Amino acid sequence: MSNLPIYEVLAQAFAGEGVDTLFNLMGDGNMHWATAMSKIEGMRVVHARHEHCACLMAMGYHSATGKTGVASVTCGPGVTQITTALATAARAGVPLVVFAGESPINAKFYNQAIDQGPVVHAAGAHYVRAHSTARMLDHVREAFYVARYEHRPVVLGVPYDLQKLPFAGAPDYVPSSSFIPQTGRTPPNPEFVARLVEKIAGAQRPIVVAGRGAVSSGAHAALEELADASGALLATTLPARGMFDRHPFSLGVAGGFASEIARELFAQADLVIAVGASLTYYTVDGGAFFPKAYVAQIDERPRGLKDGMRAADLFVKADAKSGVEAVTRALRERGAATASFRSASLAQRIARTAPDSAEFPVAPGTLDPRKAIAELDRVIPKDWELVSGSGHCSYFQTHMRGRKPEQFHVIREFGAIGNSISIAIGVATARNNGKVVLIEGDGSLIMHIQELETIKRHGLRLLICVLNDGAYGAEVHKLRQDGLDDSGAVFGRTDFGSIARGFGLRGETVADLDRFASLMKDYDAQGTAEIWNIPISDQVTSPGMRRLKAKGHGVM
Ligand SMILES: Cc1ncc(C[n+]2csc(CCOP(=O)(O)OP(=O)(O)O)c2C)c(N)n1
Ligand SMILES: [Mg+2]
Repeated sequence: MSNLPIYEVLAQAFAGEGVDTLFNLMGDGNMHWATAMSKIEGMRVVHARHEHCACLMAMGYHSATGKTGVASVTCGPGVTQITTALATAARAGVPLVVFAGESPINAKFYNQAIDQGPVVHAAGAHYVRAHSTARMLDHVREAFYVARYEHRPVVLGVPYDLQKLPFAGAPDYVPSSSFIPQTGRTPPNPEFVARLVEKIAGAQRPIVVAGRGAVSSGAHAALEELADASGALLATTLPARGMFDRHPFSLGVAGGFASEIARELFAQADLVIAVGASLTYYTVDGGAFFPKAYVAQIDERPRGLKDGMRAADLFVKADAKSGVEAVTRALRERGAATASFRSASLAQRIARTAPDSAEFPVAPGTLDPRKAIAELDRVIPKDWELVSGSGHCSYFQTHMRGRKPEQFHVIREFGAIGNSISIAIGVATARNNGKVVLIEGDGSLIMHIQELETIKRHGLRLLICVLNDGAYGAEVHKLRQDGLDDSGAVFGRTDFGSIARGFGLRGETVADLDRFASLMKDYDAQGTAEIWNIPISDQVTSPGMRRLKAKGHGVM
């Protein structure tokens, strides 16, 4: 027995789960618990201005640290506000625990009462209905266990009248980590390794594609060794972007955002070895990206059917690193001539060719986004964290080079705009060193611009570069291609520099490529977050958008 109120015991259980940072927005349903959290030694509480943003901050924090993200909202409207965040986390497989109040179960009337479970389930998240006062700690453990083990968002709903009762259970908390099965790396089945080795031995144009699973398994060096042993080229999925940037035969990202040369070479591939990559619709560009290739997948959890398509022809079920090392070993034992794909001239072409060579008229006073990104890539140090926004312009920053995938933060599986300022706040909270840049579209940034206040109040330091085409560019380009009036998606170029200054931050409009280097020095020299408002042309269209026209919109 303990005489502590349940909200205190719940806060201690969260600390027992190793939580060190909470992203919060208070109301009746969570204010006692959140206040108890803030009193725990070493706990950092970031108070956001919108519940959706608190959740996205926690997801950014996860992206930067690997820890389970933790956010808190009040009951009723606090929960309905976060449905987009939950769906985003569910689609992206982000472990997230949201402490939510529930309306008081003993009240005869409560205006914010709503059946929260179905709302949460509809978004694809797990709901823990914490209604047993004696089993409160089990409820917390279940929430963290499911989030961690199943990589899912979980909402813990605790009626707030129950939170104030004395805790009647045993106070010792056993964290979820001690229940998560530790099984070590999964080794591959040698028979399937041998099948893959035969395919590699017979391939002339193999390409290795690494995904997020390859990053988390630490397979980078093993993958380059396999590619070098077999003569394969290298590429990544979008989330693993940057893994092979220092390799002369790296093609950057595969799929819809690929460079011209990557697209050309993938079209010739006769074997694609996907490692720790689920081969999403985007990575295979709807099935059009490597039409001639035999596809092998090395993965802990191979997918037969993915996004409506056959994922691969051969499956090696294994941890990425163990699987790749076994394949390289078996390939060397077998002995085979390396493929003929690589050459010195190809390496030169890869190094010299711009991602996209199409020409567009660029109006005076605006920049070609490709040139702006190239200059940002030059002036932003390689050890910074890069947070990618959404919208049409997100294609451009994909081609920045030399930053590890662990420093690249993109959570866009649900396709929602408006998230990246919060993801960047989560990353900046984790890093706490000012070395974070968010590159974002104007429409997406303004959707949750109120979080500049959170940045100011918490003294967070990060750089926000707005690729400002004065529009919902994604919509504008599609409407124009279909010959429709685009005026409903055109807003004019918001003055984000003034907005930043209005929030007490620094802000500049930068329409001249030569200014970036000196602005970078200024940023380094001072201690405040800053927005660079970059007017870009609304004519420069990404290759993916141009291909849509050929295909017809909405035709997947
Ligand atoms: C929550 C949400 N609302 C609407 C959309 C539709 N949408 C997709 S991209 C986009 C425009 C984003 O504008 P901006 O951030 O300026 O990027 P741009 O496309 O102009 O580069 C919109 C409205 C969406 N994806 N998510
Ligand atoms: Mg825009």
